Amino acid sequence: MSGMGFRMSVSVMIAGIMAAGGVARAAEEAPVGEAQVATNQVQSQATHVATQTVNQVETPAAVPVAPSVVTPPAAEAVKIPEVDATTAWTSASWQIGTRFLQVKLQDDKRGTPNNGSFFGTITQIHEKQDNAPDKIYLQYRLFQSAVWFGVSYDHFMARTMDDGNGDGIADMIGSDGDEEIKGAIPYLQAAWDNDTRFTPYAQIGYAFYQAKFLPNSWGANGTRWVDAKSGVHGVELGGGLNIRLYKNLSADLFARSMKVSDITGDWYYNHGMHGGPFVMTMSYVAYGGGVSWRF
Ligand SMILES: [Ca+2]
Repeated sequence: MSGMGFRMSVSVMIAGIMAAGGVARAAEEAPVGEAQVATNQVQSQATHVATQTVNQVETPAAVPVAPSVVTPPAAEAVKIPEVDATTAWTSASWQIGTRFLQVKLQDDKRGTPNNGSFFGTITQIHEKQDNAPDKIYLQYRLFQSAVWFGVSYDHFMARTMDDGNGDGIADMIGSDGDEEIKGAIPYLQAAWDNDTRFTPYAQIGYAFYQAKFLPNSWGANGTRWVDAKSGVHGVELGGGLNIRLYKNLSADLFARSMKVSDITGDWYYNHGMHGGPFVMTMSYVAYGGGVSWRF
């Protein structure tokens, strides 16, 4: 080995010295006695580096077996990215995504004016679609299994309507405003990763909503108001399909049924006269889509 090293060309020796540059500089700056030691170190390291270099250069040519030794790692290097693309998806611990949802109210008609209505003359409520792709969610894989725990954001509004012109069709003439619910839905999800790019999933959740009646100019005329629950819950049954697009990015199709507890209270008019009961039934079904990413 060392004999082979000392036969090296000057240029390879210089490369070795450059590799040991820190030691070489120390030799230049050191007193004569130490310089000899440093120089020996440089030569020793240069010899070591040069020997490695010569071995790397010469071995394939000198030993016929070498090419077959070199080939397997190259083949593995090509295969690994393909394997990783799938296992990265199936073994990821986190998934974040966002969706838009189209919503359909389940109970949008109630009673007759001032008789079993939502309140007062309000006998219908209609979905107010926001079409905002802001229904964000974040979920975490439990125990490296197919079960995930997540939390999603939800927001939904319904406009109140009556039949102000008496033509039998609900309109906005006597509308008092909109009922809004927004909040977080913790959920458990089972997702079936498989060899395809499609991952179906199902989930069950329990929603914590902040409920609020947002009066319009008529409802907020200063003489009337609504006093109703501000906290309600919902039970979610949902499901969907992740369609992996590129690496860990997937498109997401989703549908949900949300059973919301009734929002109850009272409404007042003429600076505090009790108008009657107030109730909003915000249960809905929704479908939509979005994108998600696992990491
Ligand atoms: Ca009408």
